[in-house]
Amino acid sequence: MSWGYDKDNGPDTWPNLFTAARGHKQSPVDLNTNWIWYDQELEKRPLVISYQQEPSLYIENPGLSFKAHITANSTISGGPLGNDTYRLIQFHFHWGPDDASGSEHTVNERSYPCELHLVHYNATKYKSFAEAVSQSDGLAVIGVFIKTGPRDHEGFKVISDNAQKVKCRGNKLNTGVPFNPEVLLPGDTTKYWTYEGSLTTPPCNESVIWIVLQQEITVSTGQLQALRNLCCDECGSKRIPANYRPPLPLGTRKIAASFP
Ligand code: 1SD
Ligand code: ZN
Repeated sequence: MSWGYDKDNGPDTWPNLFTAARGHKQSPVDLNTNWIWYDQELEKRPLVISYQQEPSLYIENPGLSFKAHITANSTISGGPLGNDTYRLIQFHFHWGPDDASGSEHTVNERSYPCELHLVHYNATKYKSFAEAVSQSDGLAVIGVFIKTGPRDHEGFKVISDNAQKVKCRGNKLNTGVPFNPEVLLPGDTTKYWTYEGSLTTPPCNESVIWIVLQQEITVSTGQLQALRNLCCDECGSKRIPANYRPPLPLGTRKIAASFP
């Protein structure tokens, strides 16, 4: 049986199969604002997000999520990333069956209905994502919380309008629509929490500098429903289950904030 989110193959079982998942720098975590440390250095060295337009957004239903592949030279640097530049390779989402849960990170134990992950690899030090994924400074993931509201989110439309075209596991689509991933970011990207963690899915490598933005974005309930309608099988009858890993212990790690 392969890993998943059901009772017999879900997050509780991953440590039995993947050594890294037994580690002490696992993700996600609860962002407890009472314990977070304000790091003034982060304010002095701003996080620079330079995303470029994809000529045609390429999307995929890999079975347990919704993923978009990135081809343009979109990068991030600064903030907690030292002197290295990290290149965006893909983004994907985690969600729940209703608005009560869905995000992987939580804030003071509160969940959001959905969380966007923009996955970057260290392009200064490594040739590819594959090479970077097992290095402690290999990856940087930006997490964006998503809540629901009455209005459609303009930038999310390409995703929600095309999701049903990749309804079944294995479906892939070149949308033909130009898309700049920056439209999925909140207005203020200067406020974030950062800590050292892992991939939140097997093999759970501890190779991720997490940057979780404090400001969320809002999509309509219908738009989030487009993700919830995706199927995890080829015939299109079984919905993707809640695909979030619950928070793991922070241990001796520290979470830093870029704002007081
Ligand atoms: O869940 C994703 C997984 O789908 C894959 O994209 C991986 C990178 O290879 O990253 C994890 S996550 O940690 O960004 N959730
Ligand atoms: Zn993710």
